[in-house]
Amino acid sequence: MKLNSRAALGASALAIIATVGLGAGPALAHNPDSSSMSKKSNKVVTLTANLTELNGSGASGTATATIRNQRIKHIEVHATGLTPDAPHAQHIHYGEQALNECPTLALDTNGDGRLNTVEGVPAYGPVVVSLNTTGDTSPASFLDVTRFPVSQNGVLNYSRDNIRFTAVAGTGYPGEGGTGKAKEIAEAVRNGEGVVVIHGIDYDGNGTYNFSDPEGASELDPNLPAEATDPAACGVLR
Ligand SMILES: [Cu+2]
Repeated sequence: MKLNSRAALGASALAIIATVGLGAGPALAHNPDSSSMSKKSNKVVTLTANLTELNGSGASGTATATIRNQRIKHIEVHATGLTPDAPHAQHIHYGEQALNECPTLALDTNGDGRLNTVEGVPAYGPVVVSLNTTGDTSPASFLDVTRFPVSQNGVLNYSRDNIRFTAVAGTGYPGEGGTGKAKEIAEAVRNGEGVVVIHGIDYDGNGTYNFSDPEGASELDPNLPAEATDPAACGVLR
């Protein structure tokens, strides 16, 4: 008898759980809005940037990116008119507080007639992705010039697959160090706020980036000439 009543209690408890479960089941199944929304955010977005010259470089080109969620499935950058046979650092820039556009000489705050990389930040924001050829693609690699593409005769053809967005400090979000989450940054770039910038401009055309030219050292790294880091072309991924 005791065993039987325990069994009966167990069965009714299971029945209650089953009822609750069934109640929740149809509610989820009948929520087509949430399922179609998640499909929408999963779709692949294709963006294109028309790259135009900065600092009178004469460079131009295009960048195209296909992005799904927090992953760049594929990105290509094609440009001509760059400093020949020299490495060109290139990035996706984005800042929550930035204008999300390419800078003009109006941002030449020190009035030296060149727009250096830092002066352009109010327009394009900090680096969020390093468009390099191998290895880490986070902002940590933003000036590892040995891993960026070299223009052949001034022509740069670059492509890479499967780049993941990462959390980036200093992107202007409220919270610790202005850190943007990978998801927030990816969403902003998918929404047309990412800016592709190609760096490297041999102002005097002497064939190398060097310190002895009037521009001197980079504001970003005293071990690099400014010619290696000044922006040469820019375009918004829309
Ligand atoms: Cu950059």
